[in-house]
Amino acid sequence: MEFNNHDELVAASKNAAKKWRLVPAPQRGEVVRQFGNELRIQKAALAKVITAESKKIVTEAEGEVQEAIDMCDFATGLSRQLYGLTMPSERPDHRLQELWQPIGVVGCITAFNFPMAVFAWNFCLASVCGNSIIWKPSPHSNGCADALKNAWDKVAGEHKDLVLVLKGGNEEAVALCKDSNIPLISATGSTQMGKELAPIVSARLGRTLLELGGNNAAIICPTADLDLTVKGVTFSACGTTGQRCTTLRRAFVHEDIYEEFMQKLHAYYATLKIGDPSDKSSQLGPLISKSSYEDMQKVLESLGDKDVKVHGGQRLDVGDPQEFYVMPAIVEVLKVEDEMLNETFAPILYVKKFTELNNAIQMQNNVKQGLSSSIFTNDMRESELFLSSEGSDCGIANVNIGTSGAEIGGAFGGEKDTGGGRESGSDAWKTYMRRVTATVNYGKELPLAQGVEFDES
Ligand code: UN1
Repeated sequence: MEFNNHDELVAASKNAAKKWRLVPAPQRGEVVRQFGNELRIQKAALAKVITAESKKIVTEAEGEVQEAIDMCDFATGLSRQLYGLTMPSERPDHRLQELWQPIGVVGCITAFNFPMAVFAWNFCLASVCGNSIIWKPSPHSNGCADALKNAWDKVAGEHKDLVLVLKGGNEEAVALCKDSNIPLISATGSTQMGKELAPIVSARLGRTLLELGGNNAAIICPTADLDLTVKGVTFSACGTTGQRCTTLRRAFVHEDIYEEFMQKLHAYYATLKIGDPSDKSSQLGPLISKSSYEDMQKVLESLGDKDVKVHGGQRLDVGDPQEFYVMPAIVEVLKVEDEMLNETFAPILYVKKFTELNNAIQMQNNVKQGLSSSIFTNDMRESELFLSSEGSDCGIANVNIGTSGAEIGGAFGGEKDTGGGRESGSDAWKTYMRRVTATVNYGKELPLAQGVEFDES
């Protein structure tokens, strides 16, 4: 259905939510299960749309559709587990209980790099919770949004309007944020975008779920299995051509193993297959746009005057000359350079030596962002320190795994400039619901809490 304007679209979404919330949650879960089955059938075709638009390699595009399928399965189970606690009341013959109710329309703004999975994180939870969604995809990924909308329409019966796609850019996003008919705005993108949108939503006391920039680091310790580490580091630094919010951007390597690690890392980088993302043997496709390429080059140029060693980073002539293929860059630094403090959405990995683990943890945390982090070690004391309150300050902390490639079962998101939101697994569903604290008096008296007396006598 086409809508003439923002208000009509929002009204349709609101109506859809009103009808849908009357459907018992397990039945909502059943429709989401069918959506997942449709995605299973269309997996290869959907992955092709991702590759064409987002330029992701085949296995990552298929993995992304799988992530959406996994979310459907997760949400189907969740539809029978939207549990509320029951607390003991301090008053006789009273029940004190938490109920979870749908919040209504969810506004969902997604980025080009995960054009289907992040929608699925939001939609699968929002829908089993009884809400509708208005989805504003990245202008780079309108085809991905159309493809998922079609898949939904196939299984949705009378609930097609539960998913409405709003195409556009900033203006459309701002209109969603301003609209008090939309109690929750879930937005994925840069920190700058989040800082622009969040005040608009909070000015009307709306709720936000933000998944913004990362500046993720790995700490590589003397006992690390270096072959495993080099693979984990390379996948995290180069996968999706460095364009994940979870991409590894900084590595702190212990001085005892620095030379050996660097040698292995360079050798591994030299084997990377960079080329047409639809060719199954490619490991890296091109950057999303010319401007991302320019941003990457600007940073590498600004490093030119500094006491650093830059390897790679140049444009490669390996496919369509319109596209911006690059050799991922490794930048060896002697001190923390300013460039390392910002997220450049391209494959640049800064590497720095460290001597003391505490100092490496400090450098890791000493950035504005707080999304993902890793330690590579076989020393349990080191890994436990990293996971303790004195360790990583990120929302995601991994041991002997890179910073990217999280599973859907855990809550996904990060702290500080990353925005604080949690999506996907665990109890992230609660953000999509309204919590009602219900106290029921089934007795014949009216005792007041805290022993307050209000009788005249
Ligand atoms: C993102 O880049 O916005 O953990 C999300 C990962 C993916 C999700 C990344 N599952 O790398």
